[in-house]
Amino acid sequence: MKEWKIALIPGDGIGPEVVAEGVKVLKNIEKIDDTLSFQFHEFPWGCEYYLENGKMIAEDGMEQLKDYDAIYLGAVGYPGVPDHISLWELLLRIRKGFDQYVNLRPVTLLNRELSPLKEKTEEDIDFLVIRENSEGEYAGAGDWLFKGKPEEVVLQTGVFSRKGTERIIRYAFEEARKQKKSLTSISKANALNYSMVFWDEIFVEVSKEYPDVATFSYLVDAASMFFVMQPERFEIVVTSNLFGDILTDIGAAITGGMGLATGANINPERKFPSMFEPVHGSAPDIAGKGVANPIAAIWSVAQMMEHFGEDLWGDLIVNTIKELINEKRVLTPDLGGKSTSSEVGDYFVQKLTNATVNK
Ligand code: GGG
Repeated sequence: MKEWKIALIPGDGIGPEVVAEGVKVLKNIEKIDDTLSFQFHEFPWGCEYYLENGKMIAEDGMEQLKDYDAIYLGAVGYPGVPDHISLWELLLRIRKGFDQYVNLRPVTLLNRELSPLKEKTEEDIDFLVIRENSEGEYAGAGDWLFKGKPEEVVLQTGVFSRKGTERIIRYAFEEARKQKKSLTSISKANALNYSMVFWDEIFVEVSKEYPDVATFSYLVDAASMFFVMQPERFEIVVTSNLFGDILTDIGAAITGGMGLATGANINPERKFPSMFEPVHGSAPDIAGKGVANPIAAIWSVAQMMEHFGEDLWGDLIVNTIKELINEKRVLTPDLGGKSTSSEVGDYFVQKLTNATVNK
């Protein structure tokens, strides 16, 4: 029996509502599969914790988290706490502190009716964005000079180290080779004349070790257009931290919205826990109403299972999501349904159980 220790950080807004449904799925898997068991510990960190304690996470929070096998996070951010505080002191702190330098964000259309791109099919939109997750534009390097004065200047410096750039590009090549797919690098070397020229050079350099992988290189502006006009161009994409964040919101838009977009923050060396989260934020406008779409959070469970080497469970979860969407019976309002988050979670668990019984 394999026992996995999972740290739960439901966080803010709709975070707790969607994480509850993901946990329901994990508890169901444990019931069905007697080779697996999950131990959960919930941490109260987030904006409410900040308002009470002046910090987003306990002083020794990283120490408390470091021995878990995975972190399952809901959402971060709430009115009353500046967004840069909540993001930097919780989500980015964990990504950076645990060297989760790979952010895996699938852009997969499960049912063509979900896409605003009426001509595009499930075959046309099926790719993986590998986002650099530890440095780049999110390095946090900069300064704020002469604050409040007429000569005020702010500096936000992108940091692209050889180690950081090479390792993410190499990871992407390995993934492309494993999946026998092409790899597209997205950058902006015409304007960002240091960082992105460097990025492009490293992409070419590393590509020499992977002659079996077909490569493409686009500027981020052109790539944004192709995400919408010709998403079929993409199979595996590698890009920087900020570009990856923005492009995957376009990815979510063309596949049915933020309620379906998942992301895994991976420390490939497994020296530290990896973290699994829906891409969406805390959505304060619908928080507490019980109508948040839990599917992205459930998809994060599939990514977690794959990380644990349980690929069959990962596939089964994604296939069950697909069936649930195709049926159109039990869906939250963002997908045109009338069901609550909890009803979607319960129905999902019922379908997952039936799928395993029928195997
Ligand atoms: N689900 C986690 C969350 O709340 N994400 C919101 C966000 O702003 N994320 C920024 C990022 O992924 O870099």
